Amino acid sequence: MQEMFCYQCQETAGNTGCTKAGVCGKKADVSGAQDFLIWVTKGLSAITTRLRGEGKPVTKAVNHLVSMNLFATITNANFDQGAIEARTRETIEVMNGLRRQLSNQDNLPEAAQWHSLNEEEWHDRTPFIGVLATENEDIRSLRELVVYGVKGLAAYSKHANVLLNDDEEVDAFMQRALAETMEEKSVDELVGLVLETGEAGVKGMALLDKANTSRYGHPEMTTVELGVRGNPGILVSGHDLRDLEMLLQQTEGTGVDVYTHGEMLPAQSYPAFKKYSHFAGNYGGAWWSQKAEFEAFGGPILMTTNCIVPPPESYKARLYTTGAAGFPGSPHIDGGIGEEKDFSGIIAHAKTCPAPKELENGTLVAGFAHHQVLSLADKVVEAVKSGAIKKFVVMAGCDGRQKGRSYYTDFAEALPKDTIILTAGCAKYRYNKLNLGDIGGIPRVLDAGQCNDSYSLVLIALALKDAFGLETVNELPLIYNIAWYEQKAIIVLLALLSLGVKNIHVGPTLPAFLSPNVTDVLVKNFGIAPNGTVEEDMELFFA
Ligand code: SF4
Ligand code: SF3
Repeated sequence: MQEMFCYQCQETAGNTGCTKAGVCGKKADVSGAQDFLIWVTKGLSAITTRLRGEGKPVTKAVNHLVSMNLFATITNANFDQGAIEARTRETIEVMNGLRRQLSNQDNLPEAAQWHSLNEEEWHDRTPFIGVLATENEDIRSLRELVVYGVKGLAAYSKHANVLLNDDEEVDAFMQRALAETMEEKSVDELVGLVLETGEAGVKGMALLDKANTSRYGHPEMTTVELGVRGNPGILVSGHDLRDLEMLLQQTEGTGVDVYTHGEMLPAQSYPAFKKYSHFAGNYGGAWWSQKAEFEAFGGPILMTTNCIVPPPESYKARLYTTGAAGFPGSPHIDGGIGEEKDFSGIIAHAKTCPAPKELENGTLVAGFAHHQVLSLADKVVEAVKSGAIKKFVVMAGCDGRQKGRSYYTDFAEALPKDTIILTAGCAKYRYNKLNLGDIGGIPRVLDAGQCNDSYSLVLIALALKDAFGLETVNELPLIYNIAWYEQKAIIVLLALLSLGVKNIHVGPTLPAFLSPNVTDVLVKNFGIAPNGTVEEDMELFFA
């Protein structure tokens, strides 16, 4: 028997599946613990779905537990087996309590009947409940597509939850979808569930957009410093804006600067964060380059979410995690939803460290979320009408370490000068420092923010469709060339499909979890295609 099986991300071994250890660094034991956590979370979800069916309420605490469990199993979020197993224990305890509230306990799936808190029994059962437990490869493919989409959605939902925004409909959907992946369903029924997942994805991203902008203001065009100052600093990475807010408040007046890294760069454009004078620039690039960058930073790093690259001993003790993130041997800062986290330890640590070593200098321009772009709408529409802008290219998504991703840099450079790139997510680091210029004052790279801010790109596309009096967004001069890596990109992709967007190009490889037949369905119904070489794609899009 193989030791593990995971194929949820783009870098899966041989583009088929990680079976001994993850390319990401996830060990077989942790992979098994995550599989078991997902299994009992599905069981809990079957119970909550039935409770709702019986007209009984499910608490926010239970909804949050489900989301956090899913989030903790996203690629590069949590490598700490103890933390994963603590979640499993809590989930089984909650499940045991809720099961008793059911009027009807007949025919619950095995996962929902699981009650044992004995870890040996978990380990004995684990080899039989993972991805490969579904034998039919098309059913497995669709079930996993739903689960990965729901994982991405759970992450976005959790970011809204920490800002005290909840959408019971989204939570109820996530739990029903998880429960339905354990039921006997036809391919057609599962394709329907995939599209429903995309619809819920749109709702989840809208919820987060509302949560972020109502608390922190609308992102605005901002020049971000890439160099460093002379004070000690803390580097914040990941996606959680609430963690950043608390850290900025607690570091104010301490002489410690706060820098952003990776997916935290978009925070630089929010009015509520820009007001802090010790909120220094952005340091480094996308997640995969963190080993060299975290080494050079010299001070403590706060990982609020994925993507963690397993840290070497040299900086493991100054890599702090919080929320769903975790790494064994690295300090973890606790704090639940609605609680004030105590960052005094990491701040004291920063004071003992030297100022960061400069990696680069100069600036970049960010902050083109929907509100900012729509305030420029007249200018944009005029530029399209005059022919100054010929096409928009959506290049949102994730970055990754595979060499082939240099395609995205080359593609951005090869684009005709009358095109505008719309981006969101860490995929942008492949081209956001290239100085591609502007068209009549409109930068050629419009960065809407984090991967979840792909929602902004949807709003921008819808506004352009209306401005040009078109029936659908597919009639716009808009190309989709999306880069994916982990499960958040999956929910973004499913959200776009549910909105009727066609002909999305996905790279650098199609997901390994898409079986040939499922790929066929996506090609026939949605025109999904893998990207080609830069030359082929220039020919395809611009000939
Ligand atoms: Fe492999 Fe990706 Fe799974 Fe890590 S998350 S074990 S790299 S498929
Ligand atoms: Fe990047 Fe991990 Fe996905 Fe939020 S930080 S886009 S890969």
